[in-house]
Amino acid sequence: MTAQYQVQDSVAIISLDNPPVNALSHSTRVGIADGMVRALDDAGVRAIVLTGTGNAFSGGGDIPEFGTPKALQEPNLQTIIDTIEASPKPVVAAVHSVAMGGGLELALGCHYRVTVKGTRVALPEVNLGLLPGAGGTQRLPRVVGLETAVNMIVSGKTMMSEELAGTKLFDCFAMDELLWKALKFARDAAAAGAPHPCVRDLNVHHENAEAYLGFVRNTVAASARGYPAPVKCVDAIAASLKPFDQGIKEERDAFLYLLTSPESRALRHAFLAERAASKIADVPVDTLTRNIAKVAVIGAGTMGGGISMSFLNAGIPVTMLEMKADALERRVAAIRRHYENTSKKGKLTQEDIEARIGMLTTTLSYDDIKNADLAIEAAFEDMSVKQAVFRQLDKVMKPGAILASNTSTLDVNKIAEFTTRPKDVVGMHFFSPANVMKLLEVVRGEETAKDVLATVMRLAKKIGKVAVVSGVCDGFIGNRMIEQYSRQAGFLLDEGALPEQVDRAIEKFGFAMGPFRMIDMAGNDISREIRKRRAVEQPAFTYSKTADLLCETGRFGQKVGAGWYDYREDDRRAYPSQQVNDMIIRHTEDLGLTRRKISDEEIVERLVYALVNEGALIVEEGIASKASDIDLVYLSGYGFPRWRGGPMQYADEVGLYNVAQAIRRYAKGYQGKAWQVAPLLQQLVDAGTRFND
Ligand code: 3H9
Repeated sequence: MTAQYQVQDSVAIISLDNPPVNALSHSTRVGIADGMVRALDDAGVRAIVLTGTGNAFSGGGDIPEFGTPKALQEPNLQTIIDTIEASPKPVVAAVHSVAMGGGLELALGCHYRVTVKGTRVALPEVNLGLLPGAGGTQRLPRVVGLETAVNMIVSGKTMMSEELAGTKLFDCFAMDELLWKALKFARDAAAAGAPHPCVRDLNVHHENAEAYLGFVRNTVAASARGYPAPVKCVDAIAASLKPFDQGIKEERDAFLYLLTSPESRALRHAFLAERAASKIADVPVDTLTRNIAKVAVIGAGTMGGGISMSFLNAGIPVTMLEMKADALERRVAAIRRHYENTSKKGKLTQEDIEARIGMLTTTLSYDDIKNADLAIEAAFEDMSVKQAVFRQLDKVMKPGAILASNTSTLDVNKIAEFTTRPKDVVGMHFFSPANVMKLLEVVRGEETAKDVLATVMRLAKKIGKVAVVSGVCDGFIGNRMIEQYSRQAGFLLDEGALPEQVDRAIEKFGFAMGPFRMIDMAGNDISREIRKRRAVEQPAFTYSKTADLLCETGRFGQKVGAGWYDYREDDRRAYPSQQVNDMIIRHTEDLGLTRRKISDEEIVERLVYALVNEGALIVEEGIASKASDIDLVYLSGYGFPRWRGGPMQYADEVGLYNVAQAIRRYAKGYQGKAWQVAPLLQQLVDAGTRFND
């Protein structure tokens, strides 16, 4: 049982005790139910206080348990709340730190709620593809009003307890010792005698509920593409206007429906994948980390600027080093402009801007960065440039400083060899724009020290990044996989598709952007460089030549107004290009092929399964330590739809047998030798298991 029971001066205290956040797992629920029975049976107990040990009242239902039968096993949360509401002895929730999801629902089921300022309050189930399933959609509108409840439940956003101070959610704010105050409150309530108030007995008031909810429903339905939960949340809240028992039944039905939906499975997977990524098998959780108080960034290009801003935004001072003063001046001006634009949108004050810019210094001399705790090289992608930078860093940096490279393509082990301290060298692959993109691939070299890895993972969280560890290989996790995806996209052009069809199909699947629009944004000249290098290193590597033909005509992408699409100066939309489409059709003829009609289903399968298959190789080679890391890379860096959980989770949903069969089928077609079923994928099919088991 993960709840404690004690009696103090005729008040029973039931404390949830399930670290780290007192999630309402089966054993915790049993503990609460057991505590209630003891308290009700004990004639010496006059009142009950419910609270949480450690740093949370409760973070809600136990997310990992949701995929198991235990989630629905009695006593379920609703049963516990029924017992509390029926209790003749007053039950007071002493709510502190975090009261989320089922935790807040539990508090709402108590007769009274005492809290302190600074408590984080939310019904965030929607972020997990769920809705509050233990009365939250029925009770919250009764205490905070319909509109506030809609805002909280549909967005899942967190509010501070003091923001809700004027509502019926909290009966009392403790100024000092919460438990002491709750005990006193409980004794007073017992002295006042039954009946004790239940939120379920209140009514929801709104002047124009029907019209308001109709408007909200339409707005939510229009924006919740791929996500069934937000609309279900609105419907369940609308049911709070009906008699309580009917509303609660409608909520329960919708909750059970969502619990078994693939979207909720995917979103729960994404939540857990994010937490799992920071756990590295051979790096103990208690590894001592290095203190990173000052950062140096080598290179004042777009990437160097974005990386610098990531640290400045988190309050960490940065020194930016370049070879030319005017490059530094330009970058500082660009950073200031960026902050001023953000300020115009009301997201930053002038004071914030000055504080951030004030933490940025620039220099032309390595001598000025020698005391930094971390140096991140963001120089030109060329090994000889890296060599020069790392030799310098090795010479000047203080002992114990971490030396990181932002390389996206080069061998981090080789870079480490340019120094006499390869243990301090690590890859930090930011994605562009680095101050916006969440993903950070942390590249672990053969020699990288464990405490360096642990430090960088902790630091990543501090600057708001989603960090995933990757081993050293060409392209690391993300770009290595995207190459296979882009390759299939190119072959589809040779066979009969056009860029807009490919993009439309994969965007309909849920990707933020199709491959051709994406390449146009990144620059076709950049991918040409990668292909050139590939041609030298792996002459047998095949790809559609259409991309090279495109480059021959100077269509390098959005930056020159022409790529796979045409672009106009006055907007950012991509317009299909007749010239490009003619070129693609001519190329098919040159290949001696007959163009065929390709279904959207084939496009999606070939692109997504190319990711899955390469992902399987990456896990097998140990480049990623778990499949969920790959999902995280794709969710946070490549616009893979979150409600599908990432490529590996999606493959698990489709069934690995089906994925392998499809790859085999496509491998018999045009350029089929580009892929064959990855051994790990086949092993999992044979064993009847899944990537994310
Ligand atoms: C629900 O309640 C359904 C009900 O309506 C109906 C029921 C019938 N379960 O984020 P952190 C773990 S649905 C299990 O790094 P922070 C997390 O995995 C639930 N574990 O810390 C991590 O573990 P580890 C609705 C949970 O301080 C550790 O706690 N509730 C849960 O940045 C620390 O997490 C939510 O959606 C959980 N519910 O933030 C709340 N929550 O150390 C989701 C956390 O092994 N949780 N863990 O890696 C959060 O938003 C944040 O975790 C929280 C703390 C704000 C609580």
